[in-house]
Amino acid sequence: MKLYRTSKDPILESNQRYYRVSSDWDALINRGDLIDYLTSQIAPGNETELDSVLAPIGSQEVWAAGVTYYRSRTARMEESQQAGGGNFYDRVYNAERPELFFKSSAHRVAGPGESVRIRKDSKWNVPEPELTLAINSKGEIIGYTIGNDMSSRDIEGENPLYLPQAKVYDRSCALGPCILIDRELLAGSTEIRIRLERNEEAVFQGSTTLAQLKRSPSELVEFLFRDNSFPQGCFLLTGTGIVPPDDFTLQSGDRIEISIEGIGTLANMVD
Ligand code: DO4
Ligand code: MG
Repeated sequence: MKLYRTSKDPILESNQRYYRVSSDWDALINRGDLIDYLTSQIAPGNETELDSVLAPIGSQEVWAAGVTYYRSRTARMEESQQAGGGNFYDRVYNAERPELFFKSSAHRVAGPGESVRIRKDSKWNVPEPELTLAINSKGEIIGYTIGNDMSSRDIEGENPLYLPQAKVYDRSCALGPCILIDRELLAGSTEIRIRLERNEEAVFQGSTTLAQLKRSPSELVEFLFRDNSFPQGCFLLTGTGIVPPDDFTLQSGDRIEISIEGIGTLANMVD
């Protein structure tokens, strides 16, 4: 089952049919009986069309994990070498405690088809395609969506203490197109793919699988909820395993397409 947030009611997709779900978004994703309730909405009288899809977020916070793939560890070590930050990334990759950082409040998040932004004061910017966990207020993973952790690599590489500025700015995060409602872990063979287009031509394509993710989703959630409450639930991006070559930077007008098997495709233009 897939759950979409739209400009009207939430919409459930089941067997390629769409059903209206009359509920407030925050209340819905925190229901203890979510799967049973959604199943009860699959009725001919509720059938509808899918229209005006928004980011699948109400008032949740968005957090992110970093350096959870070997590719990310290596890219970060290279970008921060001159600043003397290099071995922090190796250490966090191997440490028991993961890197977790606040990524976005809901108002900074772009939905499917909306534009993401690159920072005005940055010259080296990349998208980060990440499996994203949808978590309820009890700390239970209720499903999965696609996240784009837009990042300014020059700011992050200049000094690791600049991380919040490299990561958090208006429309620096995209989520969508839906939440795949599933309490089971996605298979290690699940592919994450990205395609970057400029003037309708591919300028970068990459892929990875969840088997490359060093930490389990439940381990990341356990650390996030250790001493934090999330009354409306939250989203947690699980880190990137795909980093474009160092001579690549996003430009205004580029198109970013991120696909995860079983969830769908999140497409955004760059403002
Ligand atoms: O520590 C820097 C951020 C890492 C990150 O966002 C990632 O690995 O996805
Ligand atoms: Mg990231």
